[in-house]
Amino acid sequence: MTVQIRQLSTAQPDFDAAFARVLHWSAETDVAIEERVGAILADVRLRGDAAVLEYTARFDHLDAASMTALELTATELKAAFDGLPAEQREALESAARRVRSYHERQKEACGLSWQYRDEDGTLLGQKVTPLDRVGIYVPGGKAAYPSSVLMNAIPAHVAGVGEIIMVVPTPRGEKNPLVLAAAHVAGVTRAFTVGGAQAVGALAYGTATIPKVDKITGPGNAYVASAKKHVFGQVGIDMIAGPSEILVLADGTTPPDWVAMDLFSQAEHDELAQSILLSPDAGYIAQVKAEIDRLLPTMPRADIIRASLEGRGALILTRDMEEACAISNRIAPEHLEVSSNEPHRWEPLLKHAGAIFLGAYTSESLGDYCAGPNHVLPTSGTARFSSPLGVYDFQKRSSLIEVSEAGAQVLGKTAAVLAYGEGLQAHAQAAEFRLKK
Ligand code: HSO
Ligand code: ZN
Repeated sequence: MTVQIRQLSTAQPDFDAAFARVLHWSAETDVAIEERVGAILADVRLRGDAAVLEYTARFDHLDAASMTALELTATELKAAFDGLPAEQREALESAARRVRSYHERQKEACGLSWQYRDEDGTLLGQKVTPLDRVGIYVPGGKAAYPSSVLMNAIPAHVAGVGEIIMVVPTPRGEKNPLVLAAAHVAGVTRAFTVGGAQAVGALAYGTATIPKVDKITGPGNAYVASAKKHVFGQVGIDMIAGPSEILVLADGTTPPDWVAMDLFSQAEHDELAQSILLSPDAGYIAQVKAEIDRLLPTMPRADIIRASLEGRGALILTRDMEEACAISNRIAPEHLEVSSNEPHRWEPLLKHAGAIFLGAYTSESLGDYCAGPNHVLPTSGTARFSSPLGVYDFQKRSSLIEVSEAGAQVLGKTAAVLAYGEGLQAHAQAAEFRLKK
C-alpha cells in the first residue's frame, strides 16, 4: 500500500489553510497526568528515599531493599563499557571525542569571563561559572538512547560542572549496556536506576541517597516532562522537547532515495514525529515519493514511519528555492537539511532551525550521533527563540563591579538623582555618603 502523505503546492488557492493544518500541533497538557505527577513529587519531597523505592517497585517492577542497591557504581559503568564489542566501544569513543571538541569551542566562543575599566577607573565585567551539580534524565523504555547520554553529559563536563548525576529507569532491572557505557565515556559522576516523576523529584529536592541538583536536563515521556515543569524554579531545566522533526529543502540534485531515507530517519522515532520535504521541482518530489513507497516495506519500523508520514508529514511544491527558504523559516524545524549542490547560496536565507545540515552528504543522522554539535534541539517551532543544548546551559553569569573613588563621584550623582525620583532615600544616601564633601 502506497504511503498517503499530504502533497501541497504553494500555488494552490487554499495553501495557507492546508499548511496551517500541517503545522497544527497540540502540546496540551493532560490534567490527569499533571495531578498524578504532582502527588508523586509531593510524596518524594516528604518521604525521600522511601517514596522513590516504592514508586520504582510499582512502576518499574524493580524491588530493591535500599536505595544503595539502585546506584550504579563507577566500576559497573566501566565494566559495561569493557564488555561491549570493540566496534561499539570505538564508535562511542570517537563520537564522544567529536562532541567534546565541538563543545570546547563553544565554551571558548561564548563562555569566557571578561572585564574592562572605564575612564574613571571603575572595573566592570562578567564572570562565568559552571553549575555545581546537574541531573541528567535518560529515558529507559523504547527510546533508550546512549547518544543522548553523550549529548547531555559532555557539554556539562566541558562547562566544568562539578557533579553529573544520571538517572535512568530500568524496568525489571534490565540495564542497557550501551547506556551504561556511554555514561562511563561521558564522565557521569554518579548514576541511579530510577526513572519517571519520582526520579525528577529526587533530583530536584534531594533524598538521603540522591543528591539535590541545580538543574535537570534530558528528554523523557509525558510524566517526566510534566515533572520537569513542576520543579522548574526549584531547579533549572533545559527545555520540554516535543517529537523529532526534519525538514528537507531540496533543489533536486540529491539522489531521491537519500532524501526518502532522511525523512524516514526522524519518522522512525515516533508516530508523532514530523518529516517535511520542500522543493520547487515537481518531478523530483514525485521521485522522492516513489522512493518512499519502494523503501518503506524494507524498514523494521515501517508502522511507526507510515503513521508519522501519514499523520504529520508533507511534500510541498514551491515556486522556487527562495520561497522554500521562506516557508522553512515559518516552520522553524528542529533539523533542516539543505539538500542542494549550492547549500551556501541558500544558508544565508535561513534563520530559524535547531540545526542546519548543508549539502547532499550531510545526513541528519550523522548529527544525531557523531558530527559534533548537540542533538538536543528546539522542536515545535521553538527554534524561533531558543537554541541547541550547549555548554552555556551548564554555566551562568555573574556581573562584576568595582567602583573607584573617582568613579563614585560621577556615578553617585546620577544614582542619587534617579533614587530620589523613585522615592528611595536610602538608595540616594548610600550613593551620596561616598561623595567627597
Ligand atoms: N533525532 C533525535 C536524537 C536521536 N536520534 C537519538 C537517534 N538517537 C533528536 O531529535
Ligand atoms: Zn534521530
